[in-house]
Amino acid sequence: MAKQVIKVPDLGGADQVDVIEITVAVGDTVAQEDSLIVVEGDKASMDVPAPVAGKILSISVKEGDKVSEGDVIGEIETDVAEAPAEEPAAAPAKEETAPAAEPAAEAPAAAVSGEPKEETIQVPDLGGADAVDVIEISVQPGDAVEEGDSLIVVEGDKASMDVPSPSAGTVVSIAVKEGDKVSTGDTLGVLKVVAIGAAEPAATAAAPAATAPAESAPQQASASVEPPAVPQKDHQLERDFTAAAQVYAGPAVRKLARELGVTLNKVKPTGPRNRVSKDDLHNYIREQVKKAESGAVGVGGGIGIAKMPDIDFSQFGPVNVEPMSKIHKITAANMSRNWLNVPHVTQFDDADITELETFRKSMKAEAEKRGVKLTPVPFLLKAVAAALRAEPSFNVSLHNDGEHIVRKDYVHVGMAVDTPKGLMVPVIRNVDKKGLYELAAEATEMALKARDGKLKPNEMQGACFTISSLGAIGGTGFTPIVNSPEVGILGVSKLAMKPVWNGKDFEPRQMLPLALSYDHRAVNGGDAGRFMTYLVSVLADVRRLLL
Ligand code: CAO
Repeated sequence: MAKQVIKVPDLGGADQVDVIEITVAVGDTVAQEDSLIVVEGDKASMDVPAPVAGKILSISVKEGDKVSEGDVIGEIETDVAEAPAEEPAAAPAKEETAPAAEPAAEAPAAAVSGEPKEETIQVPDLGGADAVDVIEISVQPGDAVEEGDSLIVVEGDKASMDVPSPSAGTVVSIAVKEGDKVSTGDTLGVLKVVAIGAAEPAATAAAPAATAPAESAPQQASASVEPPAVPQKDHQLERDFTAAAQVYAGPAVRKLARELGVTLNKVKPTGPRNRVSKDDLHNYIREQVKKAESGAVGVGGGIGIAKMPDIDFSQFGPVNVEPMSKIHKITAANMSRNWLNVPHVTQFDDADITELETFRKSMKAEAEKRGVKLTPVPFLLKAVAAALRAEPSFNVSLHNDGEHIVRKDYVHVGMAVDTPKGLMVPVIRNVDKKGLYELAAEATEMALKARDGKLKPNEMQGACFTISSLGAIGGTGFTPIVNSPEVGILGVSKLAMKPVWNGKDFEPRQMLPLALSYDHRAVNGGDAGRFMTYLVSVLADVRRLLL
């Protein structure tokens, strides 16, 4: 094992670049080429790769430091022999030497007169990298650019770089789009060069200027004349806007964002110069997962629905902000989920329970002797169970695969209970097989357990259908929300004496208002109509339960 000093490799001419990310920690084992730190110059960011495989012994730079080629950034313990002295330490693979965004070598050095001239813009030397991705188009046709302004951003395995404009001018066309792959010399577009400067000596570049036609010469001579002005002020404004919209991130972060399918401009940057770091990406993903797992919690935010604005209610009067109970929060999340996912239809009817009430009252004393309270609820439980057997279209759940429907051969009914801590729905099992006294006893026991917070999780699971009775509280009707994966729920309101036409006269009858909400994906209107009609007929004549 030998100790090797790790140095900043050739930065393609850039100097004093910022260390924007440290991607390893002391003790980490790295493979050759693994990113150690990310540096960023004016035009490009690049990963500094491990020169050899080994264990990181020290890191001598920190985020925010400035480094230049040859600076020591740490030490690595390796069993790979050190490179001979004449070779540059930690010489990165060619493509890692982030090309310092030199203007396109192939491009003309400058137009040679005040006359606008169209130039083809080509991809400059990419430091050996080939077929790099175009990850951003920074300009569009018609944009005025200055020499050195970013035209597009490309990204290879180890570095991303801006491709700068070779001259000041106006973008005529851009021949590439995001996602394309480009290599050195490829055509990027056309630039109308409006500014001129002294012509470069022909030897500086293999540029068309060097082979300019002879008649250009006199114009070259007049090149020191002030160039036609690029609209500097507007251009500056444009650049400010571009800067505001631009996302700064190192290649490793961009790669991770692509792997995770994250759009970088949605991530809140916390790094130097508003740079998005890996931590920012991870925090963003954590937030999104949390949101997704909790459902559309709160008062907005699900399926692209605009969030409700935050309101300071104290501006309108005294308020007291209290934490919601756990049950309340779970109920809120479930209600939002069910409301947003289930296409609800609610059907209404009144059940004539005059005879049922006469019978119930006649049985009250006997029930009390048995220690049970005979309210309308056990009758409703029994009638709903009979309706679920008679119209099994309601005793189903939709399979999550969207391809199947689950038909149930058991009848468990949930009963909504109003408790000080919130709404709870204990489940009474095999309701179709139980008698009225048994159901009355069980309903009372479950309601007490719910109010005392003593329900076990399995006592709140497995319902086929739910009854929500507000009869003891009041109201003439309401539209309950289906308790998915069940597909139906019955809302019961307060019994009222109403005049009912019997063919000859209006008769006073005790009418129970019912509202049946159902999931229209699972149940159609005809099934719902039959279910409700059957239910009402059973409640009107409980002898039918014996049939
Ligand atoms: N119309 C008129 N009176 C009714 C009635 C109705 N539909 N239903 C019940 N009553 C009467 C009962 O007969 C009883 O009267 P008596 O004491 O004179 O006999 C009285 O109202 C009180 O009944 P109860 O509340 O003790 O018992 P219950 O069986 O009617 O209800 C339960 C039990 C657990 C369903 C109920 O207590 C409850 O919590 N209801 C609220 C459910 C709820 O919150 N639903 C909304 C969910 S969505 O937000």
